[in-house]
Amino acid sequence: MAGSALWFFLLLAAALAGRATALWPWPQYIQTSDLRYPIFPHNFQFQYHVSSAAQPGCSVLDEAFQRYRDLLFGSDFWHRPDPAEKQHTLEINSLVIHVATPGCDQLPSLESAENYTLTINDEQNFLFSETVWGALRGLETFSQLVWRSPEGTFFINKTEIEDFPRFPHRGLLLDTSRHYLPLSSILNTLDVMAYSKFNVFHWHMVDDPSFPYESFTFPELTRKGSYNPATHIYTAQDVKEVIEYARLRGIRVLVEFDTPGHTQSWGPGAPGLLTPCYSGSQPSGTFGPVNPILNSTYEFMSTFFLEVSSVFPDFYLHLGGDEVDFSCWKSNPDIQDFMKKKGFGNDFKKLESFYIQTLLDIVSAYGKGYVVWQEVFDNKVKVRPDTIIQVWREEAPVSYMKELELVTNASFRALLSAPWYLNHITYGPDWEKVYMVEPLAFDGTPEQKALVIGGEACMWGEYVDSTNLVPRLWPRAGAVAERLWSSKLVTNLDFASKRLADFRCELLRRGIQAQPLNVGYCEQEFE
Ligand code: CP6
Repeated sequence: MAGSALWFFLLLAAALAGRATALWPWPQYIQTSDLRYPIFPHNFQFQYHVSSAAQPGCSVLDEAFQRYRDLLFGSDFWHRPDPAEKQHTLEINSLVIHVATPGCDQLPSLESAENYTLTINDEQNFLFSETVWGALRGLETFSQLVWRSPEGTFFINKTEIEDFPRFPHRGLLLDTSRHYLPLSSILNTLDVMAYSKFNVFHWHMVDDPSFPYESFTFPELTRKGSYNPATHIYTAQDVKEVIEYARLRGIRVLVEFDTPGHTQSWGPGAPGLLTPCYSGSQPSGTFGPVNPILNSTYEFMSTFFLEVSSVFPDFYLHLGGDEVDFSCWKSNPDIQDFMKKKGFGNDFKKLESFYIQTLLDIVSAYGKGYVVWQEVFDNKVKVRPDTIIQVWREEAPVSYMKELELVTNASFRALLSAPWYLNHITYGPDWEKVYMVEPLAFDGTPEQKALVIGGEACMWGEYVDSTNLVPRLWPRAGAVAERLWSSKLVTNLDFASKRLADFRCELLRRGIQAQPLNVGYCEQEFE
């Protein structure tokens, strides 16, 4: 079988390296040998090839060179090699970077090419890529190939890698509403995302419990809806910083403002926006989802999303649409009248669709694309053909594989999240189940499979804040990262366990408090 042949080759390549090649995620094509070249930090530099489209002054790469130099060699004093050490081997004194197309000042997008080739041999030390984003992926791989002998000398083995992602959308969701996450937690997560080649930060910004986004058109939303408007908010400056920090790592920021459900925190700062719930013939004093029957609701959303569209530069916005609770709508006599007038009968899904459809039209007019949770598709909302549907429900109304089949059969693009809830924890090596998911294991034509553009690991925040975020995310999110980057054939758990444990040790070395996978130790544990 093709699978086992490839597998044999990969193992052989790893075995030949003498020192097992510790790469995460595993590249598409790799050939390594046990021929090793020393690297002497004081005598090593990243260099632009003379005919590269990116040259000094390219912020994305200039800054990446600095980061990777620090990650690789730290800031210790390097012992100068004694002459005997230098004599017989060819030393590596540069990595030459050649980027084919300019784009240092742009933002990564769903369409960005991320492929690269990395060649380390007697003749050249060369990183070639189509784009600066591919160069970033290649630099990360380079940094994972360098190792250190017990004597403290750095080495890299003779290696040839040709690499590209299997899926273009490899996301990680953080929920900053259930618990506020300080800016440092978000930036730190972006660092580790870059280490594992994730490329989309899905920012589930607001939800029922708190509204930390500081809106300049509706400042009352934050003032009345955040946990603490002095400390637990994201200012315009914070948001800018996150977007630029992500850009420099080749990561898109996909922001979600989830409506019409999950909006309790909008209520205090936007009077009249939420539906008043009734108990019998009297308002009960509580509120439900966004009120879909008022013009003022759509005026509010137009203004709000105009702001959001300009603050977040990515082509896509996430508009939510999940888990709308109909009980409050059902209790409200004005809503009942509206349902009658519109001929919706008793079908509240039609009312939900009415809201979402109007919202989608508003956002479309701002020149944005959108991602929505699967309910929007399940409830048969008429959406633009380029809508992306995010599949999150494990079983109901159908299994997630069946849902992928249905979504792609309707010609929509799909994102998979259902098997990748990292906030769920169980005793034992729970990354394995996450790792073994095959996103295209549904019945469908090749055209249907091509519509699955990737997936997202989700870290919902009910039981997660900055105290436990890092160990809960890492290295487990790495399992999703590899599934979305590497070949479909890379599924051997023994091979993955070994590399993921090495990756986790490397994270510790890089100062990330990633949790252990099983019994064992790392050379560098507490830094
Ligand atoms: N919050 C929001 C959540 C969830 C969703 N939306 C959620 C619920 C159950 C599970 C996973 C996630 N906490 N806003 C659904 C997308 Cl199992």
